Amino acid sequence: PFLINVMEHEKFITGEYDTSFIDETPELFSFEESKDRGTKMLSYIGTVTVNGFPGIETTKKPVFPDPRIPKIPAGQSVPPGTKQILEQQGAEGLVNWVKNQNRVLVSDTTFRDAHQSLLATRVRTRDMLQVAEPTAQLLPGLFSLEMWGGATFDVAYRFLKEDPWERLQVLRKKIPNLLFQMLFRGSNAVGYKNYPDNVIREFIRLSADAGIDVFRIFDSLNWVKGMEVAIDSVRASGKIAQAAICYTGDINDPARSKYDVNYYKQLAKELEAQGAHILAIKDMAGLLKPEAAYRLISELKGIVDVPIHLHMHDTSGNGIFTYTKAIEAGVDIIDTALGSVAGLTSQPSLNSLYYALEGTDRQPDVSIDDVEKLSYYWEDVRKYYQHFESGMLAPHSEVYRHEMPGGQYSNLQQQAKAVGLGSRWDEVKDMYRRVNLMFGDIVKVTPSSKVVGDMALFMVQNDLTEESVLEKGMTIDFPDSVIELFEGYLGQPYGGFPKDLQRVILKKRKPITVRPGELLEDIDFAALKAQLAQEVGGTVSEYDVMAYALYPKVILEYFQTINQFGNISVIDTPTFFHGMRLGEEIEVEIETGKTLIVKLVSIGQSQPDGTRTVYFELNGQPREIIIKDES
Ligand code: 3PY
Ligand code: ZN
Repeated sequence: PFLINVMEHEKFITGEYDTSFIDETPELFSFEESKDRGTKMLSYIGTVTVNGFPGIETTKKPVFPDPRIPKIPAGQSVPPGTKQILEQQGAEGLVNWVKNQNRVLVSDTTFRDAHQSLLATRVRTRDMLQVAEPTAQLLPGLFSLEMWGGATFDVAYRFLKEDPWERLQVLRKKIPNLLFQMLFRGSNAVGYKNYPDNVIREFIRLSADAGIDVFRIFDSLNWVKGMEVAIDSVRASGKIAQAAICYTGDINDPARSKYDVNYYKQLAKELEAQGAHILAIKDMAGLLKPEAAYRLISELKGIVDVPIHLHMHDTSGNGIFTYTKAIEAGVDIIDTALGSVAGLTSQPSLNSLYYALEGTDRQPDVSIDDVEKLSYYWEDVRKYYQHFESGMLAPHSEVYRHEMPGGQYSNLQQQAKAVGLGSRWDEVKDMYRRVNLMFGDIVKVTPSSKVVGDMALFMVQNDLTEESVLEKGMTIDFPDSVIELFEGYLGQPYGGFPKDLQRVILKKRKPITVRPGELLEDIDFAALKAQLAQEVGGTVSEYDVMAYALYPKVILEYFQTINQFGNISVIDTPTFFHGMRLGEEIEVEIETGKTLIVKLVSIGQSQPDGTRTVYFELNGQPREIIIKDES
């Protein structure tokens, strides 16, 4: 943040500086720096107050009560948990410990999939951090906390303008007792396309070092070849490789025989042979019906030796029923969210499951009173993010028809609105179902689900049908993501691509059938680091470089925002999204023990040059900030 001040200093500009520069000009690095930080923060608050936050209509800032943070007695030590078992006994030891548990183990998804699925992934680090210590204290019996990966990685940079690596590191400090789990998209890492093998390896090395313990690895077409590099790298890092099978179709429906129980059994054997410590069944849409769950888990238990972890979404409303049957069949671990952020497109509720299992010997080992306390906190915090809710109010059994992943529902809905199809959302959902069949009935999960979504929007927008796509295909410019899928750049679908459709989509291009990573050249991280450092005009970390390798444009925009506004992750969430009310006073802790008091005094008239002056008090001193009025 202080780069600009420093860079404007005469000595810096003329290049006459060495390490004594810092000693001789301490004011640039302390006083000026915090003054500069103050100005940048006021610029941000002024901008959001005048212009609103992207994606949120400029409305008056709502009044929120303080969230109910569970109180923990001062000085109480953190109870040991699964993290200590991994540290003391290693990956194999942890797996044996899991096998020896009789109660069902639970992973809590509140910090990742729950808000990815309910609130378009928008929950900020600050709101997790406030409840991090209570979570460690009150839920020590969890198997893991899923708190990273999936869409949270790019959304943090793209929309929240915060650094996901920092999220991982600060939470790690506050939660020393629980395994941290992430969702990793195999050769797509935390992105939407295939990356070179050394990006996959390096990402896993860095995130294992920074605090991830359990990597749930999947391939968006269930193509085991696409998961090999990631599984090997996780094993090499000493962490837990949890290989996932994505569940689609219905094993008990003879009309969906492409994905029958033998398909899943075969995959399970392959993943176990590939080195999975734990097998995950990833039901990303919530299609696994209760009887099917009983059958699938029973049959898998009969053929694999590794523990089984079941993930699902509660879109249909049948989640607890499915989990109960899976638990009866002997599933080892299940994913739930805290009650106030559970249900619908999120995971089933831990609170409800606890009661559903009363009287059985597999009831999870949690204190329900403590679970409720944590749930109150999220009930309050969820309100900050009301603008990102999907509007789904009741269970949607139609998920069994469209098969859309829980994490995609609210995002695709936003995308549909953005291209003017908000009022045709029902058509988009049905087209999503039809596109899946057109594509040969594929596994739909990021990024393959995004391709199906892109194609559905494209077809509704252009009034296309299955027939007209084939008829006019040679003259249609298909979305890039659709071309890439059919070229084989997301891997190979089970049963292959429908040939007629592939021909019109690819036209003269030739599809590949090898692993895309075999064709992609390794990234030269040293060169990339130099390039990024030059772009942003300062030093950059290994983490920044990794993020830049994944999404160059997003990262440059992120740095631009940080240069302009400083570290805005420290601002409270209502102010971050809505700015301030006239006369309001807030506190912002810009670093531990350093708090700024900000008061919004008044907002000037719009000037002929399109600006407004916003009048603040910063720690009691008047400050004026000129804002470009874009409202
Ligand atoms: C993701 O990849 O982000 C998912 O949540 C897939 O279910
Ligand atoms: Zn999920």
